[in-house]
Amino acid sequence: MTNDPGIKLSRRNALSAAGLGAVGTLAAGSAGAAVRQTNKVTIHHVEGRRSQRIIWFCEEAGIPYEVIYKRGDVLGSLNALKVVNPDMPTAPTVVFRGEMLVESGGIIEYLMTQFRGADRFAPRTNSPDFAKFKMWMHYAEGSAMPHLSTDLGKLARTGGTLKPNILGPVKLVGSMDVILFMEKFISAHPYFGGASFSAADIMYDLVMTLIDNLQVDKAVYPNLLAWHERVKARPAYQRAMQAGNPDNVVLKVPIPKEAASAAPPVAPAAAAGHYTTAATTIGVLLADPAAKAAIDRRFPEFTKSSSVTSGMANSMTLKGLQQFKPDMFTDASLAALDEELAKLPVK
Ligand SMILES: N[C@@H](CCC(=O)N[C@@H](CS)C(=O)NCC(=O)O)C(=O)O
Repeated sequence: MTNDPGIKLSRRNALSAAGLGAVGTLAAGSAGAAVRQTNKVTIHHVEGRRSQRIIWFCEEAGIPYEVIYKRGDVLGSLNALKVVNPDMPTAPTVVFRGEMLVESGGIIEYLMTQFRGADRFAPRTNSPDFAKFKMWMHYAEGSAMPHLSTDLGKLARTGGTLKPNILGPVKLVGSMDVILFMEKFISAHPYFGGASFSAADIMYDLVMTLIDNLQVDKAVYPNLLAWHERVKARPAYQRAMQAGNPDNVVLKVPIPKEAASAAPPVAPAAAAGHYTTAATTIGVLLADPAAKAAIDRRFPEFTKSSSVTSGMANSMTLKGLQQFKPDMFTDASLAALDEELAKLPVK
């Protein structure tokens, strides 16, 4: 798999200025070894963005690189990309052996094949972890980032909080599914590549930044948070931050508070003494097998949805969910369920 370009991979770092008046870092070959210019990876970078992945990977693998960005000037770094790569000015833009490359996951997978030993950041192809590694390597940009950034963009416009996903006739995956999917996997495996740290983990640092921006209750993803702290403690991560983000610039997308008038109306528990769809929380209803059976009869998909199985919807009411899923929770279907619930003794 490895096409060794003939460099030694033990490393030392030297700070140097590189182009655009930027901060540059060169991870060189072993002391005294001359690294051919063609084997240096040039990373056009923006602080706190996806290009940090390439810096981190180069640090892990001991790949020589230089990083070019305008420290303290995110907009300036983005504008500089337009000059370097007018066709596709995205971070990362990498220049390696005369090729201009974009797409962080693809760049990392490519570099893994070009430097001796760098393929140790993927499980062996005959390992049971290889499939997991591949899936998570590509899930980051193929699914996680599109869902998270779409929802984050929406919330930045409308305000409010991330809504639980509710299965409907056509299941649409959303950010909460992404978070729960990641959390479930990482609660059963130490890393996104399975048993060992791999390049797949590198893909998720920025994903965690987006999740953090969504302001979901952190109790929903404790294992992800623990994994993140673990990988951030790696010396190569620390060196990469020093090289590409010494001021700890974090992507922040402000979400305005939801207008009070937009809050879902919660009916008073007028009918005390029996369950109602407007006043009894979903958690209480599901804890009573008879009430759960009544819900399952009316809304067979609902209790299978990730927001219910994860407990996310427990503190809400069915009536409160109506605004997010009006087709499922119509006035008529909720009224019919209320009739059934009214006959049940409260447990
Ligand atoms: N899927 C690409 C996404 C690249 C990307 O969109 N990068 C962002 C920075 S995190 C960017 O350059 N945005 C500027 C723009 O889209 O105009 C990758 O993983 O490299």
